[in-house]
Amino acid sequence: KALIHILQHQLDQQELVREFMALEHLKPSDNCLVGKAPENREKNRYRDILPYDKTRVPVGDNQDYINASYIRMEVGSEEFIYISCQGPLPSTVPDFWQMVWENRSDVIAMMTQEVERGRVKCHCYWPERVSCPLDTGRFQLSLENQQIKEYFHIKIIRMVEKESGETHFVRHLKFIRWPDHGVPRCSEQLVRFIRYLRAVHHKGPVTVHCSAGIGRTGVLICTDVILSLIENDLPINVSNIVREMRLQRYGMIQTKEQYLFCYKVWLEVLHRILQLHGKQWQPESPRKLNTSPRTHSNRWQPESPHEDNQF
Ligand code: PTR
Ligand code: PTR
Repeated sequence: KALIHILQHQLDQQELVREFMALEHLKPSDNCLVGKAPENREKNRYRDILPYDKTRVPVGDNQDYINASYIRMEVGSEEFIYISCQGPLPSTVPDFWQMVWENRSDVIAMMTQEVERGRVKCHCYWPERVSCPLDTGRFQLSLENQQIKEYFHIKIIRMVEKESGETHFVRHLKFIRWPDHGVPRCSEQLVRFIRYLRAVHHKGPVTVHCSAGIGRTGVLICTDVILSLIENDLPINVSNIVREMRLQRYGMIQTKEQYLFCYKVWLEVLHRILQLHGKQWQPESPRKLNTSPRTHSNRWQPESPHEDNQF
Protein backbone atom coordinates (compact mmCIF):
# COMPACT_ATOMS: atom_id res chain seq x y z
CA LYS A 1 0.00 0.00 0.00
CA ALA A 2 2.79 2.38 0.96
CA LEU A 3 4.49 1.62 -2.34
CA ILE A 4 1.31 2.41 -4.29
CA HIS A 5 0.94 5.69 -2.42
CA ILE A 6 4.49 6.68 -3.20
CA LEU A 7 4.00 5.77 -6.84
CA GLN A 8 0.67 7.59 -7.08
CA HIS A 9 2.30 10.61 -5.55
CA GLN A 10 5.04 10.48 -8.15
CA LEU A 11 2.54 10.14 -10.93
CA ASP A 12 1.71 13.79 -11.09
CA GLN A 13 -0.18 13.99 -14.38
CA GLN A 14 1.24 17.38 -15.31
CA GLU A 15 4.72 16.06 -14.77
CA LEU A 16 4.03 13.01 -16.93
CA VAL A 17 2.56 15.12 -19.68
CA ARG A 18 5.74 17.24 -19.61
CA GLU A 19 7.77 14.04 -19.78
CA PHE A 20 5.76 13.01 -22.85
CA MET A 21 6.13 16.43 -24.48
CA ALA A 22 9.89 16.17 -24.06
CA LEU A 23 9.75 12.94 -26.06
CA GLU A 24 7.63 14.66 -28.70
CA HIS A 25 10.58 16.86 -29.48
CA LEU A 26 12.70 13.88 -30.44
CA LYS A 27 13.51 14.46 -34.08
CA PRO A 28 13.21 11.59 -36.56
CA SER A 29 16.45 9.77 -35.97
CA ASP A 30 17.10 8.30 -39.39
CA ASN A 31 16.34 8.26 -43.07
CA CYS A 32 13.18 6.82 -44.59
CA LEU A 33 14.51 6.85 -48.14
CA VAL A 34 13.13 3.45 -49.13
CA GLY A 35 9.64 4.29 -47.85
CA LYS A 36 9.74 7.60 -49.72
CA ALA A 37 10.87 6.15 -53.05
CA PRO A 38 8.31 6.83 -55.80
CA GLU A 39 7.82 3.12 -56.53
CA ASN A 40 6.89 2.51 -52.89
CA ARG A 41 4.55 5.44 -52.44
CA GLU A 42 1.41 3.40 -52.93
CA LYS A 43 2.52 0.93 -50.29
CA ASN A 44 2.09 3.46 -47.48
CA ARG A 45 -1.28 3.94 -45.84
CA TYR A 46 -0.22 7.36 -44.51
CA ARG A 47 2.32 9.53 -46.30
CA ASP A 48 3.71 10.82 -43.01
CA ILE A 49 4.25 7.48 -41.30
CA LEU A 50 7.23 5.62 -42.75
CA PRO A 51 9.71 3.12 -41.32
CA TYR A 52 13.36 4.06 -40.91
CA ASP A 53 15.61 2.40 -43.45
CA LYS A 54 17.80 0.91 -40.74
CA THR A 55 14.97 -0.94 -38.99
CA ARG A 56 12.58 -1.65 -41.85
CA VAL A 57 11.59 -5.26 -42.45
CA PRO A 58 12.78 -6.33 -45.91
CA VAL A 59 10.59 -8.83 -47.80
CA GLY A 60 11.60 -11.35 -50.41
CA ASP A 61 14.90 -12.01 -52.12
CA ASN A 62 15.09 -8.45 -53.37
CA GLN A 63 14.62 -6.93 -49.91
CA ASP A 64 11.39 -5.31 -51.07
CA TYR A 65 9.58 -2.63 -49.15
CA ILE A 66 6.74 -2.95 -46.67
CA ASN A 67 5.73 -0.34 -44.11
CA ALA A 68 6.99 -2.34 -41.12
CA SER A 69 9.78 -1.95 -38.56
CA TYR A 70 11.63 -4.27 -36.22
CA ILE A 71 11.35 -3.10 -32.64
CA ARG A 72 13.93 -4.64 -30.34
CA MET A 73 13.40 -4.00 -26.67
CA GLU A 74 15.82 -4.80 -23.89
CA VAL A 75 14.27 -6.51 -20.91
CA GLY A 76 16.96 -7.41 -18.39
CA SER A 77 19.42 -9.62 -20.17
CA GLU A 78 17.05 -10.37 -23.04
CA GLU A 79 15.82 -8.75 -26.17
CA PHE A 80 12.15 -8.98 -27.16
CA ILE A 81 11.63 -8.58 -30.88
CA TYR A 82 8.43 -7.27 -32.43
CA ILE A 83 7.40 -6.26 -35.91
CA SER A 84 5.44 -3.04 -35.81
CA CYS A 85 3.54 -2.32 -39.01
CA GLN A 86 0.69 -0.46 -40.61
CA GLY A 87 -2.68 -2.12 -41.24
CA PRO A 88 -2.28 -3.81 -44.64
CA LEU A 89 -3.68 -2.13 -47.76
CA PRO A 90 -5.31 -4.28 -50.45
CA SER A 91 -2.10 -4.03 -52.49
CA THR A 92 0.23 -4.96 -49.60
CA VAL A 93 -1.59 -8.08 -48.40
CA PRO A 94 0.76 -10.51 -50.25
CA ASP A 95 3.84 -8.71 -48.86
CA PHE A 96 2.37 -8.76 -45.37
CA TRP A 97 1.94 -12.54 -45.40
CA GLN A 98 5.33 -12.99 -46.97
CA MET A 99 6.82 -10.99 -44.09
CA VAL A 100 4.98 -13.15 -41.53
CA TRP A 101 6.24 -16.27 -43.29
CA GLU A 102 9.86 -15.18 -43.64
CA ASN A 103 10.07 -14.13 -40.01
CA ARG A 104 8.25 -17.25 -38.79
CA SER A 105 6.03 -14.99 -36.74
CA ASP A 106 3.35 -17.16 -35.15
CA VAL A 107 1.14 -14.46 -33.67
CA ILE A 108 -0.39 -11.27 -35.07
CA ALA A 109 -1.89 -8.70 -32.72
CA MET A 110 -4.36 -6.41 -34.47
CA MET A 111 -5.16 -3.33 -32.42
CA THR A 112 -7.55 -1.57 -34.81
CA GLN A 113 -10.91 -2.30 -36.43
CA GLU A 114 -11.19 -2.41 -40.21
CA VAL A 115 -13.44 0.66 -40.20
CA GLU A 116 -13.59 3.29 -37.49
CA ARG A 117 -15.74 6.40 -37.47
CA GLY A 118 -16.70 5.63 -41.05
CA ARG A 119 -13.09 5.55 -42.25
CA VAL A 120 -11.20 2.51 -43.48
CA LYS A 121 -8.31 1.82 -41.14
CA CYS A 122 -7.17 -1.59 -42.27
CA HIS A 123 -7.96 -3.95 -45.09
CA CYS A 124 -9.42 -7.34 -44.20
CA TYR A 125 -6.28 -9.34 -45.03
CA TRP A 126 -7.26 -12.71 -43.56
CA PRO A 127 -9.60 -15.49 -44.69
CA GLU A 128 -12.97 -14.75 -43.13
CA ARG A 129 -14.70 -18.07 -43.57
CA VAL A 130 -13.56 -21.64 -43.08
CA SER A 131 -14.80 -22.59 -46.50
CA CYS A 132 -13.14 -19.65 -48.29
CA PRO A 133 -9.35 -19.77 -48.44
CA LEU A 134 -7.47 -16.66 -49.44
CA ASP A 135 -4.92 -16.84 -52.22
CA THR A 136 -2.07 -14.33 -52.05
CA GLY A 137 -0.16 -15.69 -55.04
CA ARG A 138 2.61 -17.48 -53.19
CA PHE A 139 0.45 -18.67 -50.27
CA GLN A 140 -2.90 -20.15 -49.65
CA LEU A 141 -4.37 -19.07 -46.32
CA SER A 142 -7.19 -20.91 -44.66
CA LEU A 143 -9.12 -20.26 -41.51
CA GLU A 144 -8.78 -23.36 -39.34
CA ASN A 145 -10.65 -22.26 -36.29
CA GLN A 146 -11.97 -19.17 -34.57
CA GLN A 147 -13.18 -18.09 -31.18
CA ILE A 148 -14.88 -14.92 -30.09
CA LYS A 149 -14.00 -13.67 -26.64
CA GLU A 150 -15.49 -10.70 -24.88
CA TYR A 151 -12.89 -8.21 -26.02
CA PHE A 152 -10.85 -10.05 -28.61
CA HIS A 153 -11.26 -12.48 -31.48
CA ILE A 154 -8.92 -15.42 -32.06
CA LYS A 155 -8.33 -16.99 -35.45
CA ILE A 156 -6.03 -19.84 -36.31
CA ILE A 157 -4.76 -19.43 -39.83
CA ARG A 158 -2.91 -22.06 -41.81
CA MET A 159 -0.46 -20.76 -44.39
CA VAL A 160 0.57 -23.11 -47.15
CA GLU A 161 3.32 -22.18 -49.55
CA LYS A 162 1.80 -23.38 -52.79
CA GLU A 163 4.99 -24.38 -54.54
CA SER A 164 6.58 -26.38 -51.73
CA GLY A 165 3.46 -27.42 -49.80
CA GLU A 166 5.12 -26.24 -46.56
CA THR A 167 2.81 -24.97 -43.84
CA HIS A 168 3.01 -22.43 -41.05
CA PHE A 169 0.30 -21.71 -38.47
CA VAL A 170 -0.42 -18.21 -37.26
CA ARG A 171 -2.72 -17.02 -34.51
CA HIS A 172 -4.50 -13.81 -35.37
CA LEU A 173 -5.69 -11.92 -32.30
CA LYS A 174 -7.91 -8.91 -32.86
CA PHE A 175 -8.43 -6.64 -29.88
CA ILE A 176 -11.84 -5.00 -30.25
CA ARG A 177 -11.91 -2.48 -27.42
CA TRP A 178 -9.58 0.21 -28.60
CA PRO A 179 -10.67 3.44 -30.26
CA ASP A 180 -8.37 5.09 -32.79
CA HIS A 181 -5.99 7.59 -31.16
CA GLY A 182 -7.63 6.75 -27.83
CA VAL A 183 -6.99 4.31 -24.99
CA PRO A 184 -8.91 1.25 -23.81
CA ARG A 185 -11.32 2.05 -21.03
CA CYS A 186 -10.09 -0.80 -18.92
CA SER A 187 -6.41 -1.64 -18.49
CA GLU A 188 -7.22 -5.14 -17.28
CA GLN A 189 -8.59 -6.10 -20.70
CA LEU A 190 -5.32 -5.21 -22.37
CA VAL A 191 -3.31 -7.03 -19.71
CA ARG A 192 -5.39 -10.17 -20.26
CA PHE A 193 -4.98 -9.84 -23.99
CA ILE A 194 -1.19 -9.66 -23.54
CA ARG A 195 -1.22 -12.69 -21.26
CA TYR A 196 -3.11 -14.66 -23.88
CA LEU A 197 -0.75 -13.46 -26.59
CA ARG A 198 2.26 -14.63 -24.58
CA ALA A 199 0.72 -18.00 -23.90
CA VAL A 200 0.34 -18.70 -27.61
CA HIS A 201 3.55 -17.05 -28.82
CA HIS A 202 6.34 -19.53 -29.34
CA LYS A 203 8.54 -18.27 -32.10
CA GLY A 204 9.46 -15.41 -34.33
CA PRO A 205 8.78 -11.80 -33.51
CA VAL A 206 5.26 -10.84 -32.43
CA THR A 207 3.68 -8.98 -35.36
CA VAL A 208 1.69 -5.98 -34.13
CA HIS A 209 -0.31 -3.51 -36.17
CA CYS A 210 -3.02 -0.90 -35.87
CA SER A 211 -3.80 1.54 -38.67
CA ALA A 212 -0.56 3.51 -38.90
CA GLY A 213 1.40 1.09 -36.73
CA ILE A 214 2.62 3.67 -34.25
CA GLY A 215 -0.03 4.73 -31.71
CA ARG A 216 -1.84 1.71 -30.38
CA THR A 217 0.96 -0.60 -31.50
CA GLY A 218 3.37 1.49 -29.41
CA VAL A 219 1.15 1.17 -26.34
CA LEU A 220 0.87 -2.60 -26.75
CA ILE A 221 4.63 -3.07 -26.97
CA CYS A 222 5.29 -0.64 -24.13
CA THR A 223 2.81 -2.36 -21.80
CA ASP A 224 4.17 -5.79 -22.70
CA VAL A 225 7.65 -4.58 -21.76
CA ILE A 226 6.37 -2.97 -18.53
CA LEU A 227 4.63 -6.21 -17.53
CA SER A 228 7.78 -8.22 -18.18
CA LEU A 229 9.84 -5.78 -16.11
CA ILE A 230 7.36 -6.00 -13.23
CA GLU A 231 7.37 -9.80 -13.38
CA ASN A 232 11.12 -9.95 -13.33
CA ASP A 233 11.47 -7.33 -10.63
CA LEU A 234 13.43 -4.98 -12.86
CA PRO A 235 13.39 -1.16 -12.75
CA ILE A 236 10.91 0.59 -15.06
CA ASN A 237 11.47 3.85 -16.89
CA VAL A 238 8.52 4.50 -19.22
CA SER A 239 10.15 7.49 -20.86
CA ASN A 240 13.19 5.40 -21.79
CA ILE A 241 11.01 2.59 -23.15
CA VAL A 242 9.20 5.05 -25.41
CA ARG A 243 12.47 6.67 -26.47
CA GLU A 244 13.90 3.26 -27.36
CA MET A 245 10.82 2.42 -29.44
CA ARG A 246 10.86 5.79 -31.20
CA LEU A 247 14.46 5.41 -32.22
CA GLN A 248 13.29 2.34 -34.15
CA ARG A 249 9.98 3.62 -35.52
CA TYR A 250 8.91 7.21 -35.64
CA GLY A 251 6.06 8.39 -33.40
CA MET A 252 5.51 5.24 -31.33
CA ILE A 253 2.78 6.17 -28.80
CA GLN A 254 0.80 9.01 -30.27
CA THR A 255 -1.00 10.89 -27.54
CA LYS A 256 -0.49 11.93 -23.95
CA GLU A 257 -3.53 9.84 -23.02
CA GLN A 258 -1.80 6.77 -24.45
CA TYR A 259 1.36 7.65 -22.53
CA LEU A 260 -0.57 8.09 -19.27
CA PHE A 261 -2.34 4.81 -19.99
CA CYS A 262 1.01 2.95 -19.85
CA TYR A 263 1.53 4.34 -16.34
CA LYS A 264 -2.04 3.38 -15.48
CA VAL A 265 -1.37 -0.22 -16.50
CA TRP A 266 1.76 -0.27 -14.36
CA LEU A 267 -0.02 1.16 -11.35
CA GLU A 268 -3.08 -1.04 -11.67
CA VAL A 269 -1.04 -4.20 -12.08
CA LEU A 270 0.93 -3.34 -8.94
CA HIS A 271 -2.31 -2.60 -7.15
CA ARG A 272 -3.77 -5.96 -8.10
CA ILE A 273 -0.63 -7.81 -7.09
CA LEU A 274 -0.73 -6.22 -3.66
CA GLN A 275 -4.45 -6.78 -3.24
CA LEU A 276 -4.34 -10.39 -4.30
CA HIS A 277 -1.20 -11.72 -2.79
CA GLY A 278 0.39 -9.15 -0.55
CA LYS A 279 4.08 -9.61 -0.16
CA GLN A 280 3.97 -13.30 -1.03
CA TRP A 281 3.06 -12.57 -4.65
CA GLN A 282 4.61 -14.69 -7.35
CA PRO A 283 3.74 -13.94 -10.98
CA GLU A 284 1.39 -16.59 -12.44
CA SER A 285 3.04 -16.96 -15.79
CA PRO A 286 5.99 -14.64 -15.91
CA ARG A 287 7.89 -14.22 -19.11
CA LYS A 288 11.04 -15.96 -17.98
CA LEU A 289 14.24 -14.36 -19.09
CA ASN A 290 17.08 -16.43 -20.45
CA THR A 291 20.51 -15.92 -19.10
CA SER A 292 22.08 -16.39 -22.53
CA PRO A 293 23.51 -13.27 -24.19
CA ARG A 294 21.39 -11.24 -26.56
CA THR A 295 21.63 -11.78 -30.27
CA HIS A 296 22.34 -8.81 -32.47
CA SER A 297 21.63 -9.95 -35.99
CA ASN A 298 20.21 -7.37 -38.39
CA ARG A 299 17.34 -9.58 -39.25
CA TRP A 300 15.30 -12.04 -37.28
CA GLN A 301 16.70 -15.50 -37.93
CA PRO A 302 14.03 -18.18 -37.99
CA GLU A 303 15.18 -21.24 -36.06
CA SER A 304 14.21 -23.52 -38.88
CA PRO A 305 12.28 -22.32 -41.89
CA HIS A 306 10.77 -25.76 -42.44
CA GLU A 307 9.41 -26.36 -39.01
CA ASP A 308 5.67 -26.49 -38.44
CA ASN A 309 3.92 -25.18 -35.39
CA GLN A 310 2.52 -27.66 -32.93
CA PHE A 311 -1.07 -27.38 -31.87
N1 PTR B 1 4.62 -18.22 -24.12
C1 PTR B 1 5.98 -18.20 -23.63
C2 PTR B 1 6.07 -17.21 -22.48
O1 PTR B 1 5.18 -16.39 -22.29
O2 PTR B 1 7.04 -17.29 -21.69
C3 PTR B 1 6.86 -17.96 -24.80
C4 PTR B 1 7.54 -16.68 -25.04
C5 PTR B 1 8.91 -16.64 -25.02
C6 PTR B 1 6.86 -15.52 -25.33
C7 PTR B 1 9.61 -15.47 -25.29
C8 PTR B 1 7.55 -14.34 -25.62
C9 PTR B 1 8.92 -14.32 -25.63
O3 PTR B 1 9.62 -13.16 -25.91
P1 PTR B 1 9.99 -12.58 -27.38
O4 PTR B 1 8.97 -11.54 -27.66
O5 PTR B 1 11.37 -12.04 -27.25
O6 PTR B 1 9.94 -13.72 -28.36
N1 PTR C 1 -1.71 11.19 -40.48
C1 PTR C 1 -2.47 10.12 -39.91
C2 PTR C 1 -3.50 10.66 -38.93
O1 PTR C 1 -3.11 11.29 -37.93
O2 PTR C 1 -4.69 10.45 -39.17
C3 PTR C 1 -1.55 9.11 -39.33
C4 PTR C 1 -2.01 8.25 -38.21
C5 PTR C 1 -3.15 7.47 -38.27
C6 PTR C 1 -1.26 8.22 -37.07
C7 PTR C 1 -3.52 6.64 -37.23
C8 PTR C 1 -1.61 7.39 -36.00
C9 PTR C 1 -2.74 6.62 -36.10
O3 PTR C 1 -3.07 5.79 -35.06
P1 PTR C 1 -2.57 4.27 -34.92
O4 PTR C 1 -1.06 4.23 -35.12
O5 PTR C 1 -2.95 3.92 -33.51
O6 PTR C 1 -3.28 3.47 -35.93
